[in-house]
Amino acid sequence: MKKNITLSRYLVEQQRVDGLIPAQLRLLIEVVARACKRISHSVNKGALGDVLGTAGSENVQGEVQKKLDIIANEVLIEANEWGGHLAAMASEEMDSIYLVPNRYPQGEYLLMFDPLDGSSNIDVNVSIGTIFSVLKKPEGHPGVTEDDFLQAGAQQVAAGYCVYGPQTTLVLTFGDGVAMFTLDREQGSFVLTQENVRIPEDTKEFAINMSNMRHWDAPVKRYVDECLAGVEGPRNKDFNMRWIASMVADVHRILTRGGVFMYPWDKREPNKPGKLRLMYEANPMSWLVEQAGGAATNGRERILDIKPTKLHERVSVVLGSKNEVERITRYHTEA
Ligand code: P6P
Repeated sequence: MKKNITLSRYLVEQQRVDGLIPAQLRLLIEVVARACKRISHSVNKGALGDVLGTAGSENVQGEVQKKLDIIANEVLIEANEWGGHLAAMASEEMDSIYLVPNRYPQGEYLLMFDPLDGSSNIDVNVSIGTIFSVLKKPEGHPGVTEDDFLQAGAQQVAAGYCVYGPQTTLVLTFGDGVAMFTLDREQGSFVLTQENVRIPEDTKEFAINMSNMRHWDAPVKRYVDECLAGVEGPRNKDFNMRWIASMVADVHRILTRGGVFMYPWDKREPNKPGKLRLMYEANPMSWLVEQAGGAATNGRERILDIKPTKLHERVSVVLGSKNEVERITRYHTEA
């Protein structure tokens, strides 16, 4: 790894090389990265900063909002609204889209984010993160509506997350592989620490919330039972299990050492296709995983091919090591 390539230098050099990062998109990512630094600073304060606990309100999902959920959302809105690179934003924490105020120039990009994913872990000092996805605003009409956001994940022009854990690490893709940047707090910059991230095609590690086992559909139960049967079972190998309950942390582990992550449909709320949100959780994470040589489906079809119908729609997620995702998907299509 070349020494001390900061995020800014990486983006400038990538912009020169393959034109994947036009100037406005480079500015967008730099602004989002600066916002993530500010969020990391608040998260790291914990009890010292009066940022823990609930905010006494609910979000569009009907979930209790934590103080840090709202702080993170406000940081991302304030950081991005004036730069002239965005037309509008959408967030897990806001019912409808947020149009860039008329007092600022309008840009050509749409930014969606889960400002602080894994909120149930905030108060117990377990890794959480920010997930973001960037689309281009469709041309041919003035203004922006929610419909402009309803593009399949394959249309993303940039995606990433920032995990606030023992390190604060920003992970990005523009469609030409995955790069990781670790926050150097002494110089205050994200520094390139890994390029061309690759997920091993096979794994011995699965991630799912086992407490939901009795509610799973048969293909998921079949797959997990085979993992639990270990070396004596049909897989002829023992498996390990992880579940951090922060998608960002589970996906970061998978990008770093492989594995498969599942949040499938289950019988608890049969009308919901899954718990996770398509536009600002599943789509950015699926693109990152695919760009690292992994796969991501909803159990039956490629997540990035799903045409959204609602901004906050949910989806069943199976992502990670390619051969495991293909096996789980095959179990669904065979069922
Ligand atoms: P459960 C966090 O709330 C989240 O949206 C994901 O980050 C995480 O993978 C999942 O929900 C955890 O859900 O039902 O295990 O608490």
